[in-house]
Amino acid sequence: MTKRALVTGVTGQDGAYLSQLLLEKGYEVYGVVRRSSHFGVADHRLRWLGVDKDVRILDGNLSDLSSLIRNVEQAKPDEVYNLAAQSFVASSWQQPILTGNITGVGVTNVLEAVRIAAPGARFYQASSSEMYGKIQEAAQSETTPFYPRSPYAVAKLYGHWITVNYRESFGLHASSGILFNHESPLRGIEFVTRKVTDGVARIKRGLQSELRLGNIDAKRDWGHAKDYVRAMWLMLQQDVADDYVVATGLTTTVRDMCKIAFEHVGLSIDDHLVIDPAFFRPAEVDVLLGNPAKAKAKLGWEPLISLDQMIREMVDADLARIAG
Ligand code: G4F
Repeated sequence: MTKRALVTGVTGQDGAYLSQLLLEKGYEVYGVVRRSSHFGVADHRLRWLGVDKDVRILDGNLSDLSSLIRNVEQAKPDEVYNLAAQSFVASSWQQPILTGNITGVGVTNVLEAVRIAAPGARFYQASSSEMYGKIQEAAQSETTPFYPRSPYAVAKLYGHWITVNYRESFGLHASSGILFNHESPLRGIEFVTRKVTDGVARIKRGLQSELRLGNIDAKRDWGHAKDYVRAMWLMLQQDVADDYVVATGLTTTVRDMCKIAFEHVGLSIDDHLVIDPAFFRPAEVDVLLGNPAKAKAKLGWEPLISLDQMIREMVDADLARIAG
């Protein structure tokens, strides 16, 4: 029997890589897409991976329960992956209510749609390492207490706990992946890795001379999205639903990540990097470092792509985009 998956946030970085993985595994993939006036740009990531023709697009919105029920009824999914969110931390101070409605309460809407229309389906929630915020343990695991530092992180925490609650209240097969930062050439330009790789490519090609960043002392545990969507899928193949940290177990400053990008094209960070207060946040998450021991032991998951490899891949993709 062909398995069927429903993916919210299908046009995002993770949605595109997950769709590719599921299609390779023989799934029928249904993707929920929110109507937007920017017609035609929504599926550029699916196109980049060559899977845009294979994903069946459904019109839905995380703030509209009736649309989600219809999406679930139509897709009849065995697995539901909730990847949709307002996911840019900096914007969450500008749009805190929208962030709460979509990134937080939106999760309940998807869970309700599953509970009403496909209670036997397995559910994945995209939880986030941002929930650890002001960290309470040097290496964060599934048992580390949370301390969110942005409206985004507060909303993600709601989504995380409502997933746990639906598992415990209704017996849904609902799992949360607490994913640390994960990037790729398909990352949005507003996130720091892609802003850096795009900026470096433009500087290399003479299109700009400086790269303006905020807090370059912040440290993140960065992995590759392609590795991380594999962990999502593995979670839903387990007999028992559970929560898992997905991380590399290594942490690097924004500054050192930048150096990798500049050095890859033979440039020096000191000649081009400008610190701009406009990119500092009202409250910062200074350092994140994940402990993926449980995912490794129980899922047999391992990250395969290093930060160095990933940043070089991203710079090369941005150089090619500019040339194209
Ligand atoms: O790339 P970022 O914007 O990612 P952030 O805030 O860590 O969040 C990302 O990862 C989370 C997982 O932990 C996801 F849940 C979330 O949806 C998102 O994918 O910023 C990384 C760090 C921050 O400390 C930020 O202050 O880079 C610092 N930074 C310094 N200059 C900058 C900049 N970030 C951005 N976006 N732009 C800058 O100019």
